[in-house]
Amino acid sequence: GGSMQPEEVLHNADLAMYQAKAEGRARYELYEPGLSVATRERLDLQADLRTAGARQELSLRYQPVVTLAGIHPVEVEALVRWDHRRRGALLPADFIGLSEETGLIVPMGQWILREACRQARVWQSESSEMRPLIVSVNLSAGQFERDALAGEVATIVRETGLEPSRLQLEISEAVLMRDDPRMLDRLEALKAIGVRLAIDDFGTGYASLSCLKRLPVDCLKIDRSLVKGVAYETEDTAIIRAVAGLAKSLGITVTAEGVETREQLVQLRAAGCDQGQGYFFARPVSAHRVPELLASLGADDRHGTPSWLG
Ligand code: G
Ligand code: MN
Repeated sequence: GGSMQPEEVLHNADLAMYQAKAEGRARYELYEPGLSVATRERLDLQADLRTAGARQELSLRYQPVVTLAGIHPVEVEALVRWDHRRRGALLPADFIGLSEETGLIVPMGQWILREACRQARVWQSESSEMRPLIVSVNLSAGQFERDALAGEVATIVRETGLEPSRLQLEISEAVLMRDDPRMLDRLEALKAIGVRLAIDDFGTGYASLSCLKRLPVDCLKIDRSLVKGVAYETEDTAIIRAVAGLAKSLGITVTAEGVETREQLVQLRAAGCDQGQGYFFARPVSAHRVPELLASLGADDRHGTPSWLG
């Protein structure tokens, strides 16, 4: 009810537009009062994200990936975290989408990559134990689909002095399944730098097993939604066994994500997965805690199974 000022009408139209965009582009949305709360929050968060870097609210956490045979760490995945002054710790899922809408993903993605490479280089120069460690960095759709990406990755690798084979880039299955004629070129350009490539969140979309043999990837990360069911010999177990079998014949390493229990670990190992990542082994930690964490995971016990595994 009541009459609205022109500014208010325009503002509400804006909110409706943002709502429409949030639901997918090329659609319309009528303004209604209830709309504004969620959309307003979204706009606020987007505005905050622009200054998050300058406020030093972004940081990286690292989560170990271990071999399932001997539980020794081989890799750490860099995970960006945003410590928002009011909302507390936000995870990538809470804000990567926002950053893609505004294009902020480009500078933020470069910062994440550079910081992870710099840190990996520091670890490697600090101890010989850390030398073989691989650091794995996630690329979002918006980053992967930019033509400039490979050039930027090459620059960052060169400037930080990290050996390219120590860097792995994770691209989600959903992005790799898009109908993009340049997909293979993009992957080949990254491979040419000498970095490793991983398919992230494998098993969530419709990636066919046959696509595995035409993609130049080194690693396949099985999504935690598949890993969840694996403790009780389900269809998921059969899928994982098939995936691991094929990957092995193609020389692709298989990492199971979201391992939370010993039962899952045992089943995943039996199903032929090479590596695991998840709360059962370790949560993501800040950089200064990584060396100690890796040592406790048995970095120096390369052959035996740690006693705590029983
Ligand atoms: O999409 P990607 O696999 O890169 O996402 C990694 C996310 O998964 C991080 O936010 C990380 O904290 C979370 N994560 C890591 N290990 C586990 C786990 O064992 N269980 C669950 N539920 N989440 C996990
Ligand atoms: Mn990942």
